[in-house]
Amino acid sequence: MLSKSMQEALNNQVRLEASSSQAYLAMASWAEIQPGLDGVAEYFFLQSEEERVHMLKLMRFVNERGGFAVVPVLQQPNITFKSLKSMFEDFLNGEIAVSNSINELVDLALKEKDYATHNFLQWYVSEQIEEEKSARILNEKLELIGEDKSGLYLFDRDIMATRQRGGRDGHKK
Ligand code: OFO
Repeated sequence: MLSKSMQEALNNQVRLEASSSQAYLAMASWAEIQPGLDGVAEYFFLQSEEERVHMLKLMRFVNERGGFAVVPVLQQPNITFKSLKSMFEDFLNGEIAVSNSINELVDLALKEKDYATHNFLQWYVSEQIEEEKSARILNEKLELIGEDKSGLYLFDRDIMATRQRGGRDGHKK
């Protein structure tokens, strides 16, 4: 059975995963209407779906353990970006914030001696290592490319391959 504080903290994570899903959906939509960013758009559509899966996994766990998973109210995410680079910076910052939040949850699970939740959260710990790594690599690539148009062409063409390498949860394609 989940404690009240653990249930609240997990529901907070549900909200964060849902917000990430919406944020990436907005990135996908913005990228889709820019010339030549089809690969980036595809990347964020899939990323958005994946965050929804993360949210669902948490909700099912909360309910399974005798809690009540709350469908969250969400704020509208950023829907426009001043550049591709700034969008990817938002992506990395979002992932760092999620990792920090997962770490706090792990901390709470240990404090409460809730080993079932601690065990469940290890999947998210590993997932965040992968996601932060991918976001960092993509930011580094964009930094190298700068304004070079052929570099940006290749970045867009190859971005899906970074998902294939990073896939560990069966959702990355
Ligand atoms: Fe939910 O995986 Fe990153 O944010």
